[in-house]
Amino acid sequence: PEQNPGAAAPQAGQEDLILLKRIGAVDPESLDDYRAHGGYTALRRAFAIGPTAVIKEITDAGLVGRGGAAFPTGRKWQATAEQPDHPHYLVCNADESEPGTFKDRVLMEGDPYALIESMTIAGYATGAHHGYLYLRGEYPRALARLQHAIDQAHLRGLLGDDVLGQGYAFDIEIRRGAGAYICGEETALFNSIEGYRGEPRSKPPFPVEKGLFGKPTAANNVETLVNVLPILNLGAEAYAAIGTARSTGPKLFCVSGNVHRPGVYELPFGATLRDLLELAGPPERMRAVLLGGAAGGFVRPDELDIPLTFEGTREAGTTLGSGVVLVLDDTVPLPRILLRIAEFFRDESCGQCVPCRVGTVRQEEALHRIADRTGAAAASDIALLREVGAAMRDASICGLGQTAWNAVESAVDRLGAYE
Ligand code: L3W
Ligand code: SF4
Repeated sequence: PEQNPGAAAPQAGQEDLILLKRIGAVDPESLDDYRAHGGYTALRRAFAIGPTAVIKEITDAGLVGRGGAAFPTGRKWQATAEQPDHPHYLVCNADESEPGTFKDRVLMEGDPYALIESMTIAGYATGAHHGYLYLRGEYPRALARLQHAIDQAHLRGLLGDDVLGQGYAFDIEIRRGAGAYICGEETALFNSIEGYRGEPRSKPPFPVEKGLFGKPTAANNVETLVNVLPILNLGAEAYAAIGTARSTGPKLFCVSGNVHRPGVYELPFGATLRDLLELAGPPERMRAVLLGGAAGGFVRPDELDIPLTFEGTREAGTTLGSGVVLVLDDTVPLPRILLRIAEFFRDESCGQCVPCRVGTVRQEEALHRIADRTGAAAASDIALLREVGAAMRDASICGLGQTAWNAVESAVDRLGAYE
């Protein structure tokens, strides 16, 4: 049977949580229950203050993208809203495919109306009348619940030609991915919706100027969008008081691997990795924690006090990425894990540009040689990995190639993986 990772999270539904508070507490198939749990108050406030003030609230709240790159959401919305070219589009990136990431699934399955409400607010603020929800193909339960929520919202005047009787028209169309990781890259995602191969486009121009169908587009991750609700409900100032000065608000973390209670956890930015692992039940003998997923980096057991913020993880030589916290104990064969990551990138490279197409193959070959020697690396293998990694980082078109060597580099330099 299909497992719901959120079901394992001991916190879901707790009143003091912000993003997870309705998970497990609300009936995901009932619009009335969503309303009874505070639903649609944020959209009403958005209509009351108008699009310009909504964007100001998002900017003042300090909201930044939760897909991994932490770009300021208010700036993205402002830049989209002010484009003279029309129509504008809103795209929700729900292609959640980063290995170890499952937070958006929990939000969409457990609280689908929250995403529909957030997308409506984002569309209103950016001047879009049509939203696309690009959903990971392997999420059938999320698909069923979101489609049901969209249909109900239409029936009740919360989507359609005249949302809440305010004269604003907005609808949402779901498009399903077909299993390609690269289609989570925003411009490959646009190509996929348009019916082309899922290959990233060169940026600039950025989507805010030329995005879906060549039109101004605001593309946001699911978790980014649902943060809009507490910002409007609490007000920007109260929201910005959560977390740290540079990473504001609550954050979802996807904890997996050798922990006693894997699942999705919500903590304010600035909590430490140790705080998080205490909730999840750390292993007896920890070897390392991979932060940020396949494109991220390792943290050692003596570094668990690093603050979980975008700036704190960067200073520690890794990244928060989309919130992956993969815990490894000392029984895990690190060279096999690294080889698995390399296989993943080789498999998922779209093949459009040479550094990534060839580099991911050469990287995997070198890691195979090392794994075949039960983990001992020749100096020439490491030198080759460094050279290939630098070429991928410097010359690849998109983030996949640019980060395909991050985890291996981190394992070599910080964990002494092959010594
Ligand atoms: C207007 C400018 N917009 C940048 C926009 C850009 C995009 C966003 C971030 O993601 C992350 C990486 C991994 N005017 C702009 C502008 N933008 N400059 O800001 O852009 P960018 O290019 O920095 O990053 P990105 O390619 O969108 C890279 C993470 O993605 N990753 C995988 C993530 C997977 C998930 C998941 O499965 N849910 O999130 C892999 O690398 O952490 O930081 O919107 O248009 N001047
Ligand atoms: Fe495709 Fe890789 Fe180039 Fe990205 S870096 S465009 S995934 S070949």
